[in-house]
Amino acid sequence: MATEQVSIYFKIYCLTVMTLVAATYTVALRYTRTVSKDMYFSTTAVCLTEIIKLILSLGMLAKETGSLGKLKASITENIFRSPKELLKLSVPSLVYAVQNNMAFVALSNLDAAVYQVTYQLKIPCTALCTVLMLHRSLNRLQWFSVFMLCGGVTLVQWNPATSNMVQVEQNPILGFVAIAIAVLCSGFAGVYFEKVLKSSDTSLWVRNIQMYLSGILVTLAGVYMSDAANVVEKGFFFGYTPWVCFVILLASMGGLYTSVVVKYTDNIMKGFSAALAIVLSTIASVTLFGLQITATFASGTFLVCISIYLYGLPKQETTKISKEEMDKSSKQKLISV
Ligand code: NCC
Repeated sequence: MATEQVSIYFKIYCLTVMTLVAATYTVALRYTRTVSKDMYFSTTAVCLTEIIKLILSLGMLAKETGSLGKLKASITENIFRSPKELLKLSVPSLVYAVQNNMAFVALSNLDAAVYQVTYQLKIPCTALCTVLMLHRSLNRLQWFSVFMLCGGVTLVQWNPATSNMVQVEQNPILGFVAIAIAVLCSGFAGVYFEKVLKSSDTSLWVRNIQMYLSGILVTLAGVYMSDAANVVEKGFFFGYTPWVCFVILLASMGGLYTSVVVKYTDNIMKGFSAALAIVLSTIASVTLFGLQITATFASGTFLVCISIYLYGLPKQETTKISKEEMDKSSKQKLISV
């Protein structure tokens, strides 16, 4: 399949927005879960996010197709006449639904900084899924750089002195179990979506619509299973403050930017670039807000940079090797002819 080419600046823009949204999202979500009065139902927030992403993706598909007639034709073809494809996309939508709900469980029980640091385990998990599901190979140096990146980002975000003005009861063990599930889900669903997206020419927005349609059903089932009685009694939007709306908006934007990033790069690149963006945004805070750079931050940054270098290094060698192998095999073919 021919991959659509976009400029490097567009890729950097998407990666930066995705990372900044993710950082803000985590902190804002944690904030909304620490105020005990009239707590909103997190399952409804996850469901609403899927609905917003579906509407925005429909808008993007309309822009892509250029006319109402073509939009209708595309929807008929890819949604109503493609039950198999809908079923295929229901797999990541189910896994993402679990992951997105787990983020709420984790951030209701753990500090945002602890969450961010532990969540970095998704980098090696994604690499493992890429190898197993996309049959790409990573050599030893690349594996080493993946773990080094994980350690580097952990150090960069390490901030043991964060304040804990929490008004609700917390269960850290439940929080860590939720992160472990979220890590596995993120790796699997991310790579599964990438595989489906890149194995055909179907538009990203069509793939998103297919995924969000089942996402809405699955997350509605989540509302029913966990909060049905409360929602009936207090209402779907109970406890929605402007902050909760902001979190839902960020979740929708973050999800769509993630899909664009996966389309133009891949899930491992997403991890590496996000790490670099975290480093750069912290350096920017030093310049803009006079933030102090600590020794842990400096060593984390060093590890992130080295790991990016090491990850890219063997790729060139692998390309060289595969070129040599190709030359060899074409020579052999010629001889046999
Ligand atoms: O964990 P992560 O991503 O892999 O989760 C992917 C998020 O993107 C949504 N998604 C994915 C593919 C697609 N086609 N459409 C989508 O809407 C999924 O529903 C899922 O929410 C990351 O790499 O760190 C990242 O982290 C999330 C988020 O911070 C964490 O999951 C923490 O809960 C970011 N999401 C947001 O900022 C809202 C994501 O951008 C990057």
